[in-house]
Amino acid sequence: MSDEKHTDQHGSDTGTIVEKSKPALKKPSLYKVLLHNDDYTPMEFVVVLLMRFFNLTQEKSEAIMIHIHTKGVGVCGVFPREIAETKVHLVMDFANKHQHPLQCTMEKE
Ligand code: TYC
Repeated sequence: MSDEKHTDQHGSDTGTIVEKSKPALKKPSLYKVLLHNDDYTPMEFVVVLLMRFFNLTQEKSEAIMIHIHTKGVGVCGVFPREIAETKVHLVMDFANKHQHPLQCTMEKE
């Protein structure tokens, strides 16, 4: 915030401008990366994928996989937009390469 004193040539106050300063850096918006259930992708494949691309332990990966299997969808992690986009692409490429119908999406938190 900057308060400036404004005066004319006689020194009379001509008004004060109050400005609100804008932060130089804004916190990035965060996105959830979601994995969706299907009837064909093997459970073990989903667990390996969660460990590989989301740096999760085997135990955490199994818990998330079972959650997705029973509820239909689950969160693998929360990231800034560009990182979330990269994760979605890597997961989709990995699933396609192995000819599994697994779907990975992202949504703003
Ligand atoms: N439903 C799958 C099966 O029974 C397992 C699965 C879990 C698939 C999570 C996708 O995102 C998924 N083999």
